[in-house]
Amino acid sequence: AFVENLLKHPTFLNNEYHTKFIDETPDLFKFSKRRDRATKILTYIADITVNGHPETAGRPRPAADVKPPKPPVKPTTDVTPGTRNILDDFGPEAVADWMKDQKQLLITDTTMRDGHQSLLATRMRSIDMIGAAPAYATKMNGLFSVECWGGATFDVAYRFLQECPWQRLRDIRAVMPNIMTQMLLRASNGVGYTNYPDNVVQAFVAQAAKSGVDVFRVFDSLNWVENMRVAMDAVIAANKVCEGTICYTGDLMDPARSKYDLKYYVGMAKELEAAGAHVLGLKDMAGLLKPAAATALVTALKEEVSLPIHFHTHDTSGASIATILAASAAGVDCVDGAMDALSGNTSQPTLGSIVEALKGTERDTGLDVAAIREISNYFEQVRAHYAAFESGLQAPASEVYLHEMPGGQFTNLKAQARSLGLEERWHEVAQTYADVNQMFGDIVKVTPSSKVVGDMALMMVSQGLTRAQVEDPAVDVVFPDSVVEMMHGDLGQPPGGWPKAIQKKVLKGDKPITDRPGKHLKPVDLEAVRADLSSQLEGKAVDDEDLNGYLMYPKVFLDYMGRHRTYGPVRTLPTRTFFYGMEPGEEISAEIDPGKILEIRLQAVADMNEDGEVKVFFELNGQPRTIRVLNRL
Ligand code: BTN
Ligand code: 3PY
Ligand code: ZN
Repeated sequence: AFVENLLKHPTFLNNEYHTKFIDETPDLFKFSKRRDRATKILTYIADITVNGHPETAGRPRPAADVKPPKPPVKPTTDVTPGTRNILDDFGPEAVADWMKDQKQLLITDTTMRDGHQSLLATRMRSIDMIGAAPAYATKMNGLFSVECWGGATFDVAYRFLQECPWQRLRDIRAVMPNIMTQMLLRASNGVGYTNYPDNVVQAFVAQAAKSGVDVFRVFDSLNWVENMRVAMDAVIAANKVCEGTICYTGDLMDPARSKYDLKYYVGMAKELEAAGAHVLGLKDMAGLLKPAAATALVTALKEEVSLPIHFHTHDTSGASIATILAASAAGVDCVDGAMDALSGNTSQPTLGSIVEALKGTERDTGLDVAAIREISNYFEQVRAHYAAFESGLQAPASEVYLHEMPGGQFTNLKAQARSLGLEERWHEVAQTYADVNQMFGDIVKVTPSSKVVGDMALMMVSQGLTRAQVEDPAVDVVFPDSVVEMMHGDLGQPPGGWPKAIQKKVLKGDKPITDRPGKHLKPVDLEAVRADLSSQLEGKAVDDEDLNGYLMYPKVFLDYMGRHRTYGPVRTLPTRTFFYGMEPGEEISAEIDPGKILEIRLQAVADMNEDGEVKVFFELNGQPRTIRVLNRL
């Protein structure tokens, strides 16, 4: 941006500059301050048209004739009350009581969070979600909730999609005021990969509640309730629904794997109930809960705790619908599904098929299958734009019971393996992942602990190390940082603690902690951080959303802000334009403020000049505009 400003400055262009010109011309550093948002957006389109988007380079392209998705329903405020109204009028305990009073199986739709996180590398853009939200509000008000926030979506929004996750939440909320929104919160790990100071977690939860989250599914990556309390208390203090969550792992029906037995899960459920959870979450992130185990587990939990139970699973094995039906028959209160077009495989079970399967039974969901088809058809059109992020996974597989990888990690780890040249050895990676799990004492594997197991497995396969060699005190091993930190206790404690021998080898004499990691972290001076951030942003006022974004991901947030200054509100562009730019003769529109619409037509792209610059000719609301961009290819 600096060079761009310099090249355009009249003094520079007139050859009048001297050695002090740069020092004496602060305007050069006011990157694109004077450019309006329309110019910024045109600059982005021109850049992508000429240079392509780094994220889609070399990946499969959407079909040439793919049309922009057509939102099924226009936004309206005239909607029938739903669960959100119960929460707002009567509070979270009333929501829990209401759940228990329902005969029908309640459903959470995960399309806008876990669905695309698990199938499309979390890349769905806000505009495509906001397009569906009014149809949910008018036709799906019988849903328990719409999961549309948290997990990996927060970081990916800033990092790869050049959009503000908070704005996404507010925008969905605005056109879907009657159904509860839901987020996935990694307890003290927030929406990140490490333990944050307590007051950062508290501030984040308070802000999420304020910006529009109604249901918080709170889990810990080692199932350590002690490390969930800060987040749970913050949700309860915000008067939102606290879904204290058990992560399911292993195999309940396998007597050889007794670490995670019925007693273990019931014990944890009671701890969560005592910690103040309104709802008990049962999170089967890898899709390992088999039908018979679901019957046993849900029956036991229903007997032993009085909370409504909300079950989440993935269809990686292809068997999840059977598990859902078993859980339903055992009296589970609510389950997660994804709209058909974004369901199956590593995603959630197929929402429309759950509804159909229960039709005419005691647990008939009452949801409208025609509405589901309509919304699913919309998401089918949306998905067609994200061909670059498809994993290529061909079929469900029972191998998931071997490796136990979470649905959200599976395709990611596969991509990582590919980038290390290990794609042909994927099944070895899967086996090694299972070996690492055993070596670490058979732990819950979910973000961030799953990432640590994945890091270790990739390292072992790429270096040709076996579990026996890693465990052998005589073999020197350099462990990934994430492994060292986890063994140090920085993510907390697994049931029974870490296996002593491997912990000793990893820590090389360093002493581990066994209490809460948050106890070792000083509270952050929020106002000092705000002031510092403001000065890093040249005095720009920093609101609470930006502050919380920065606290979670300092560098990712600053990079996002830097690009925002150059490219403006690119979230308003259609997805095809965002990833591929425009073709000569193509016209699009972008609503940069309510009612303020840019009509953009790309006229032509000139040949590159000697300086490597390309002129891109647009019509903006009928007026000609020329943008020059550097060809960086
Ligand atoms: C990224 O930075 O990798 C993701 C966001 C895209 C930012 C835009 S794309 C056009 C321009 N060229 C880049 O390499 N980054 C920006
Ligand atoms: C996440 O933490 O993002 C998950 O989806 C865990 O299952
Ligand atoms: Zn999940």
